[in-house]
Amino acid sequence: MITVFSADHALHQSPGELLYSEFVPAFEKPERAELILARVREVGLGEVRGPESFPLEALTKIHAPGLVSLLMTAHEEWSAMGRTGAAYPYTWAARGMRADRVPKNLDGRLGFYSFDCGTPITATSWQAIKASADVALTAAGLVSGGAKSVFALCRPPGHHAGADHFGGYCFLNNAALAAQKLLDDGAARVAILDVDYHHGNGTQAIFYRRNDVLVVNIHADPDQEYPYMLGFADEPGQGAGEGFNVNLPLPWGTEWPAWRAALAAGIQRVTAFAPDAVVVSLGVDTFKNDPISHFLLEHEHFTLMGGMIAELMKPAVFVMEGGYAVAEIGVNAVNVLTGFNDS
Ligand code: 6XA
Ligand code: ZN
Repeated sequence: MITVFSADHALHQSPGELLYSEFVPAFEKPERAELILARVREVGLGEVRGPESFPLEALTKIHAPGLVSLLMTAHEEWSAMGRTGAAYPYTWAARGMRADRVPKNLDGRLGFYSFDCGTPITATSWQAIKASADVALTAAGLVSGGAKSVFALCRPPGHHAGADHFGGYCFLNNAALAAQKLLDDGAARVAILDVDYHHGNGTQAIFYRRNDVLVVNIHADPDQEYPYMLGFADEPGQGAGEGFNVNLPLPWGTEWPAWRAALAAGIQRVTAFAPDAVVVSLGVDTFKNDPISHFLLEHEHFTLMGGMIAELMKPAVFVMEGGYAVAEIGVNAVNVLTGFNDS
């Protein structure tokens, strides 16, 4: 399996995030991608190559131009205002406030185009964000060209990013960009299977009214877990998209048998949809030792997960999402890929 990777991921480094009342070191850090890459090499997964550079038009097929340009210029504007450090949003548009008017002020715009305060923009973040999107687009292009499976070693991750909002460590939705690229290259239908611990609210929102992309999410119950405001079982899609969104929320403390049953149900939905290709939003924060999560999967379950996904018999783009048990992230992520390869 080819891995697509860009060393530019390291240009995004969050200075830290709020955890309850404390400002703590960021969980989403460059070491994550480096350790996954090291494991890819250690097991000899296959060739590692850099991404092609795609034009901004590939990004605005999914994202609002206003979001893309904010991500590109926010830090420059921040500095021009005499501020140091990274640009953090701190105020948001609640119901009853103007959703039809983009604020002129930078703080207003940061809030308008985001939904949390854990996703700061540094002077060099854009280069990493763009490289991560290019990694996903390149991987999708390889699958369009006939590769059976490709690993997009994306960082920063993407599944929380919506068409016009960033948050949850995510800026652009790499999985959505990959799915759109597969469609643009000729696929009639693409399924996105999101196995990250957290609900991929951005991915769901992007495709909620569409029937050419089936979105299946297996994740912690939003009544207990971030992102709290989307990801419930009663969200089937809307309009033409009705019946093309599937949420399979599970409670804190979920172990492999219940997780596996949810995956089997999700796989059944994907099979019934008969997609031409599958994009897997591959988060490994379902691992029992993950510092911010509450599921209890073990190393070998990631191998089994890969094997079950292989049973779909569809070309697959694996797009890296979350996972914060850093010492073990390489083994867990690559176990899914070897499990897929070996079955
Ligand atoms: C914010 C938690 C962000 C979750 C990030 C993640 N405190 N998403 O792993 O998949
Ligand atoms: Zn996650």
